Amino acid sequence: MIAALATPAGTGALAVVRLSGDDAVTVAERVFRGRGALSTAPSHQLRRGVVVHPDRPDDPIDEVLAVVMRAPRSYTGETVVEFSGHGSPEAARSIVEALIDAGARPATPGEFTRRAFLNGKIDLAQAEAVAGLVEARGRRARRNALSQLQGGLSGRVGALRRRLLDELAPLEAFIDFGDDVPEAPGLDRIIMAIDEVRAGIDRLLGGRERGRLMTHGATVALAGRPNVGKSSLLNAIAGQERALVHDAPGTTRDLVDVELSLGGYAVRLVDTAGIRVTPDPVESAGVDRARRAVHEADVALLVLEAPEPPGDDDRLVAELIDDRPMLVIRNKIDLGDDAACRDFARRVAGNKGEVLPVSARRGDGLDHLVASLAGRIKAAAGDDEGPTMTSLRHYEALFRARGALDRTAEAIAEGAFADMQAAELRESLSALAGSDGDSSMSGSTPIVSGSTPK
Ligand SMILES: Nc1nc2c(ncn2[C@@H]2O[C@H](COP(=O)(O)OP(=O)(O)OP(=O)(O)O)[C@@H](O)[C@H]2O)c(=O)[nH]1
Ligand SMILES: [Mg+2]
Repeated sequence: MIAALATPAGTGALAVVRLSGDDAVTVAERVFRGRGALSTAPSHQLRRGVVVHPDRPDDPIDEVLAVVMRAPRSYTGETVVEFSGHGSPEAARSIVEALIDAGARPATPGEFTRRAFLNGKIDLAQAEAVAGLVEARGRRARRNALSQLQGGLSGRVGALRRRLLDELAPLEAFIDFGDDVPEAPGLDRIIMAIDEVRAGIDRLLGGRERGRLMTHGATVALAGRPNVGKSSLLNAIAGQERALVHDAPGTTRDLVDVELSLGGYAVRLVDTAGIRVTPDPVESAGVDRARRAVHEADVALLVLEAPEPPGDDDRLVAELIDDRPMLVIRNKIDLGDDAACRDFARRVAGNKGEVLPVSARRGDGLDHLVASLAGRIKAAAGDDEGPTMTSLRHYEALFRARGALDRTAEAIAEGAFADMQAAELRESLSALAGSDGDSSMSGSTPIVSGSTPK
């Protein structure tokens, strides 16, 4: 019997305390005073009443709506009682306390979901999605977790698995009862199925980068020589004076970052030290950090000074970020527009970046910059809206399945024996099963024994 607050901690409009287990109704009765007993309440119907501590029945804690959800028609698959109170943290805590004194124990984080998984209400991919949903950092991450919860990923993997099973069954029958079976199953059909499933897995694997960006957010680094206005840009984009700005070059030493939400992704925007060769050991250490930050960023923003022709330091930075997805920003456009700077910016951006004239001081071009950046991050993530793997376990399982399919295809190409192919297909199936934790379909024998090969 476990009890816990099911809504986020803190003051909200509503606080839901959930109780789950065989004796949920019995324990709930000890703290609930309302019209009619909960034990006779129909499932899924709200009852109005108050919650009291079992030792202080005359001192109501909160007015609540109680609902009994009888097993197995509940989130956890066990009998669940939920009390919706008024959202004060104090009252919610007291309700949980009352339930614990009445015989429940506090639920550990994720325990309701674990029970739902163990009772077969959700599969492992869905259970992980719940964790993802609770922790989702951006709009996209939330939408993805929701679609995974509704079985999007499990559904796709399940379809791939069924496709393989269809091929495996006649193949195994041929191996086991070869003499009684008129002919070997057609190799073309197997090859076709393998190609289809491989393409399906690749689509899911391709979503991996997007999954990483959703879960961890994208990192965007501001890079440029000293004094071009990187810190001013960070402040202007973030809408707060986060980084120190000064007219002396070499102001920023440490990395300074802000968290933003762009295009539905969580984005960490990082200000770095101006990059140049310098005798100052502290500034030089800052420059090293800047280089690393640029190297690790998903997108780099190269900042130039629009009114100035490019110098050696600008060229140094441009070389450094050459291979990164980038945008080129010509800042301080309010002070002038140098033609050599314009040409240089266009050359650096080439055909993979965009050049944006901006004034961090006056705010010109900032909206455009933010929109382009959001577009760049979306592009880096790939813009497919389907369910995405955000867990390493899914990734590894699909990767294993992909490898086994490659080996099957190889074995077929080399004319190897059918049992070798069956073994590889089986391995692939069990890997696919591993990716959502549903092993019920990975054993092939029961399915084979009932099937008649054509
Ligand atoms: N006129 C004008 N001045 C700007 C603009 N952006 C920044 N500045 C000024 O340029 C100077 C340097 O700005 P910072 O933001 O500190 O430059 P930085 O690139 O972070 O410099 P370091 O940290 O030394 O690498 C400051 O005096 C800013 O006020 C702009 O758009 N227009
Ligand atoms: Mg700075």
